[in-house]
Amino acid sequence: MGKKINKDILKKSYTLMCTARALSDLYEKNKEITSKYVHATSKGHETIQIAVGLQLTKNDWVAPYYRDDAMLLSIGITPYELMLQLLCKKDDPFSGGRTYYSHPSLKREGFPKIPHQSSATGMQGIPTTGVAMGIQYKEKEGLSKYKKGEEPVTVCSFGDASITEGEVAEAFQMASLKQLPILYLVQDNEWDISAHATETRAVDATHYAKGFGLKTYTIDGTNFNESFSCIHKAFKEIREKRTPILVHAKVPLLNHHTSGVRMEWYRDDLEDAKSRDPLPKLRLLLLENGFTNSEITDIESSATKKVDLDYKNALKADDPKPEDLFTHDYAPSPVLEEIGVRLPKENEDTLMVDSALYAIRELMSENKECLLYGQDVGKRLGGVFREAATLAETFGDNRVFNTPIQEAFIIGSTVGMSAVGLKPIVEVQFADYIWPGLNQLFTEVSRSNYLSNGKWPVSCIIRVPIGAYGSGGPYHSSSVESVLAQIKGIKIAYPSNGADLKGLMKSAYYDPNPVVILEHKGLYWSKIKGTETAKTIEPSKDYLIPFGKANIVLETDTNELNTICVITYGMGVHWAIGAAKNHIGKVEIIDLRTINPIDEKLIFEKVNVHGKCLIITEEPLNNSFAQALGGRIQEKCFRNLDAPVVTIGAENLPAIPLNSTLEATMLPNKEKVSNKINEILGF
Ligand SMILES: Cc1ncc(C[n+]2csc(CCOP(=O)(O)OP(=O)(O)O)c2C)c(N)n1
Ligand SMILES: [Mg+2]
Repeated sequence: MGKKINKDILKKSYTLMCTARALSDLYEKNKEITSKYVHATSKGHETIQIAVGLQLTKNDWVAPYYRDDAMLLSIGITPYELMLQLLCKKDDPFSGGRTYYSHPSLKREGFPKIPHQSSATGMQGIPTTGVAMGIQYKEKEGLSKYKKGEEPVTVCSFGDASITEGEVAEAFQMASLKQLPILYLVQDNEWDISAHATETRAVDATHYAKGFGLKTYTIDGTNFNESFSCIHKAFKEIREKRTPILVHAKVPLLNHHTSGVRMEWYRDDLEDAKSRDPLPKLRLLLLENGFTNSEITDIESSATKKVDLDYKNALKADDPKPEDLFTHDYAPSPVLEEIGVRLPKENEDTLMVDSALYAIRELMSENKECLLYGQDVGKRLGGVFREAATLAETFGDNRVFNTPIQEAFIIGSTVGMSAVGLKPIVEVQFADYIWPGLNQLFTEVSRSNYLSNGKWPVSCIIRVPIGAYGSGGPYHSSSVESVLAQIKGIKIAYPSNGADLKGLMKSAYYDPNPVVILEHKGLYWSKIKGTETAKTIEPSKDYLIPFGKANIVLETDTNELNTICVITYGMGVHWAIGAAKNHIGKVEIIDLRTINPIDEKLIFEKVNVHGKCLIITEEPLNNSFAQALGGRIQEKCFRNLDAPVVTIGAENLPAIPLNSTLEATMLPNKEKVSNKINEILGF
């Protein structure tokens, strides 16, 4: 392969290789100490990692995986910094001691940027492809300008076994479909812990990638010239043509899988692996290029000395303090109070579905960083509920587009899009289909801010039409809020009317955190009897509702002595309004509007006033968010309660049946709610 490699690069590369090797050797020698926390090292994989690391620039983005410590050294991370992470020290630059060795996240001037990635194999594929998609979006919209030849590339690094994960297919599909500027690097050591390639794959990375239409280069990742020039060529091609490439580098794994899974337990190929060791190969290359033996020995011994010294210093570094646990659960939101006009006289009554549409239209008109994608939201249909109608016509196909049926990609790509400075609004077609995307939401989206120690909050809006309505049946009716409420690090809105939906959508946009907006399909058009109040006057353009502020929908008569506070959200609000008509003056209704954060202050205040409380949910009741809230209220308001805190929800069954009689029997309604209120008032 072409380009001649100069002596400086050879010296630098050999220094990096010896440093990486010294780290590996030192960890092994001191395993009683270094294995307190699990770690893996690059031993055997160094050459290809150095070839990538040395050719990345400050404009680039990279997602190294847990075996990429040589790549990290090559972009300029010091052994000391790596060892701060190894030992989970407070000053670990990636996570402040929160995550494992060689799980980087970096936003440092002059360095390639590294968004957070989880430890789940292969799951970095989608967020990192999201970075490339964001870069492409910005280029098309004229939001970024680079000198010719300096256009950013994105590198996503994988182990060979990790690409058998299904979600990697979604990433490859999108990179190829949209021709994104990304290099996938697959380091193929033929091992998936103890399972060999012969047991885990039908085809290797090269053949697999070709099926997606990706261009591939297959190389010996221990051969320095081949690795360096292949990466040089691939980067040049990606910078110029802005197209994806997969580099499949064959390498031997010379170390344990991790500190916890030792090679002598199961490896039968160690002799062969050793014969492919990249270190002696690079050493020989230096000799062939005019380095003397003593120059080479000098490089080796100074690398070892540096690593030993850094280790001594890292051991002395401070551990995090208990109070460090609590920082960066969320990035601070700028929206702290309700502002703007909720019901301006000059505006018209607007269906809930259109309130959301108008909110997005206003956001997109004002912010080029705002884009919308999901299934069927593009020009032809504008969403299966017409919730995105006209947006693609107005803003073009680059800003509003259809995705394949890939919920994981839809959700997980927001990590990358947000990292490059965009504000993606994405849509999951029905709450029933959030499950394939839940892994990305939990594993990548929700933890990015916390595990990067505040460096990479994910700002995105995930719209999810939800709820049962008119025989939607078992796969177009489900409620999912309890599962979502268990995911810390995301915010959840569940508005019951158009004004709230618009105000919360806007507020979610300015929130630096990931927000899921649950939009009840049965409220979109106010077609169901009793849901008329979901249709409201459209709020003003600047109307914002802070998260965690509930709304009092109905107040009690001040002369009434026996009163109850009903706490609910979404469709429950409308059941409560209907039921309250049977108990005039006795019912106060609190619409939570957001499920996380939740307005505990108002809840406890009102329950303490009334001494009686009913919580309504559309979910099957057992183990629900509503029951958990009931427990919290019981604990906090016990002294003021005159009745048990009661919850009402759907029947505890696996699905909402299609038949309308069965559906009605399954769900709460205003009569069932009214009966419960009656029971509670009777205490
Ligand atoms: C989703 C998920 N499943 C299982 C694991 C446990 N695990 C950690 S590493 C690994 C093997 C990965 O092999 P490969 O991608 O080839 O990388 P290598 O370690 O060989 O470099 C497994 C199964 C995980 N981290 N994530
Ligand atoms: Mg492997």
